[in-house]
Amino acid sequence: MIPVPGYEGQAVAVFGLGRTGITAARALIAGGARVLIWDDNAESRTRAQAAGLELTDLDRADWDSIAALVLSPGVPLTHPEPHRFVIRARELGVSVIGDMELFAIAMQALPQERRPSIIGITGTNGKSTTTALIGHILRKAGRDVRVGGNIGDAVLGLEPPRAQTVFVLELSSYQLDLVHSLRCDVAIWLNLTEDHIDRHGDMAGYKATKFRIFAHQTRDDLAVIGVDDDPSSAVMNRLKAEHVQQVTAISSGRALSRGVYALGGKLFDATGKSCVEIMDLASVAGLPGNHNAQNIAAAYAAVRHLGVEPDQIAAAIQSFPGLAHRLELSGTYKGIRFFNDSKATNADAAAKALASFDNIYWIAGGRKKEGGIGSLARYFPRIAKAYLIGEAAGEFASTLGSAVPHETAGTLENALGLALRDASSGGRTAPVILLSPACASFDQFRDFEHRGDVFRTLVQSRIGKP
Ligand code: UMA
Repeated sequence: MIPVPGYEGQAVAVFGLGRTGITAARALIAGGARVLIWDDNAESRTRAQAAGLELTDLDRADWDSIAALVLSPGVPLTHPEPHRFVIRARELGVSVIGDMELFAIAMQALPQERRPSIIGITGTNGKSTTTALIGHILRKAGRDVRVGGNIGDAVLGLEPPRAQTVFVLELSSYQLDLVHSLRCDVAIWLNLTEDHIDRHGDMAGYKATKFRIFAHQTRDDLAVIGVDDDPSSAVMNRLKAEHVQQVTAISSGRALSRGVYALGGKLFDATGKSCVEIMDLASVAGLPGNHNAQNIAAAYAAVRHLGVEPDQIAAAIQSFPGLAHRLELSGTYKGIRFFNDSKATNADAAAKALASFDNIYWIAGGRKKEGGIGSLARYFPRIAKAYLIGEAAGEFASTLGSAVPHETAGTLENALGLALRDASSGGRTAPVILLSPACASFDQFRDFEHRGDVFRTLVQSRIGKP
């Protein structure tokens, strides 16, 4: 827990009592504030009470005495329309902030020698993997590391820093909307494609919110930017023209005259006088696929700025186990690799997995999402056979038609059995059994994590531990 100073004896409203709100309330109390906590949802309020916190109905509270409103990231700030408490706070000139801002306040209050380094990671895709990978590399390099933010652990629940601690924080656009003074020693912008428009109004609003990650950087700090999409390329040009911080471009798929890039399955560092080959990415089992090459390049650039040596970085990347349910290698058996990509709950996410392999025995289906899997047609030649499960099986079978051999397996267990039978006897090179459902899980499982856990257990019971 990181106590938040600066509000001693003052009233602070904390609205939204999920992971962020409960932790923020505790951190504020630990810093000496008087917190007024509330949530629209009765269940969340009950949970907060059970956690020992006292509720205050913010619809009836005396707002004149409130110093700040701490909002959870999921609460609408501007779109589709501001929450009623945001409107109330603005009318009264009460600042509206998030837990990342409280974290920034707490860090600024520390004596200089105890201030940590902060690595912030944003982007539409790859944030969690890059965040976890950086944490892994720094740990392997013997650094004192804390990993949190959007990846799952609310930042204020992390251990306070010691001397030379590094915080590695995944920053969603929702969280960046609520920061004002956070300064990142390294700010990573991975990519930008259309997402969260309902929350930010349009692409310009989404991009402007993400751009806040670079605020308050100085010439000692580094911005790492993926330049493989046009909006992100424009961001790099803007930062380079402004000359405020150092800038490192990263790419997966194209050589850069200056920057860090992955090309032909290898990682190159062209930030110095000459371009140096750092490592072969083909052997990195925990991070398959081109999209992961971008995450690796970003992580490399970030930890180099903190002084980790290239050979240490390469060794740590090799040993990264990957994130659960995101192209997680669940086992290898007689040359067949099993990947759990249960997090792929839509076609876009499944596309990344299908693009990563050939000779795929694909387990797909569940509760269908808008749009189906028609958009995946370009990857069909990579699929040896598909095994369809759940409610979407019929629709997926019609989309696959005669283009991809398929059968309706119904359950995940059946699908795995059939896929293993075919992959073992198919005579294909380096076959992959891939659960990447392109569907929600709720027809057969509690959530995507449950689905992925079941898959992993089934794989391991058939082949033994990986
Ligand atoms: N609530 C209201 N009124 C509202 C909206 C929400 O009272 O109008 C209440 C809900 O009843 C609930 C609470 O707010 O009790 C939930 O707050 P929240 O949605 O901000 O969720 P937290 O549990 O605090 O989790 C948040 C992040 N969630 C979101 O941004 C939606 C988590 O990211 C993050 O891991 C966590 O803080 C810790 O930092 C999740 C996420 O889905 C993974 N993020 C989005 C994404 O990655 O696409 C941005």
